Amino acid sequence: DIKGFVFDLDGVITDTSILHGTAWHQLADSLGVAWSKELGDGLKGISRMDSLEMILKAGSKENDYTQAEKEKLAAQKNTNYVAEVDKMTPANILPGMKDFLDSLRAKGYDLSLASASKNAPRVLGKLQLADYFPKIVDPATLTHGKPDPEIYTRGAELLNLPPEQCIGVEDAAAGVAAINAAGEVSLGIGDAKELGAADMVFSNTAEVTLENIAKKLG
Ligand code: B16
Ligand code: MG
Repeated sequence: DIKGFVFDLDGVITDTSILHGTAWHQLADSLGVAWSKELGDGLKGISRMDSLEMILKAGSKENDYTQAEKEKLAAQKNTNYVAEVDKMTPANILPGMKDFLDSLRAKGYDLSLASASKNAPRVLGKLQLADYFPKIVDPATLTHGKPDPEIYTRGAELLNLPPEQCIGVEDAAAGVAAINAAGEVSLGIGDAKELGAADMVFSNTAEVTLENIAKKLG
């Protein structure tokens, strides 16, 4: 029996990926690295420093900066990103997600957050969803990012539930892989081809309801 849900944030509860993309694009321009949609898409679910490495590699510049300089560049991107996050409101919650969270709460499911973003508490605050997620995995304490299962394993631990009693909710292929490797039931939101490894896939957030999940679980 499912007793808990472990949520990704970006692409599931809200769409910060557009804001992340804009901030990274700005940084790439300032470094003379050519931007592409594929480069931007590849950063979804990837940690801040790993994202920077991917951008530098795309421009063959990974050896041009010291670690301290890289940290400065990442901090610069984050300053620009946070300025955009601070403009967010509950209107930025993805379609149907507030109702879904309310239905989970009403039925007594326990929730935790497994986002790679160090800004997740700030984003939840802007969306006025902080109350729903008192249990947030701190990504600063993780050794490995998605697709490693660590973040989803910790998400289930925060709920004091065995993994098989948890549904992990993701929009990224790396996240679905992490959920599966953690032994949880994986719910993917997005392109069924891209998320083919998920136990169930919904094409958008509005379709994610307890009723539809029950149908897919059979
Ligand atoms: P920050 P998720 C991820 O969030 C984003 O998808 C990814 O693009 C971002 O680089 C990462 O968080 C780290 O974010 O710079 O705010 O710590 O999808 O895991 O909720
Ligand atoms: Mg995501």
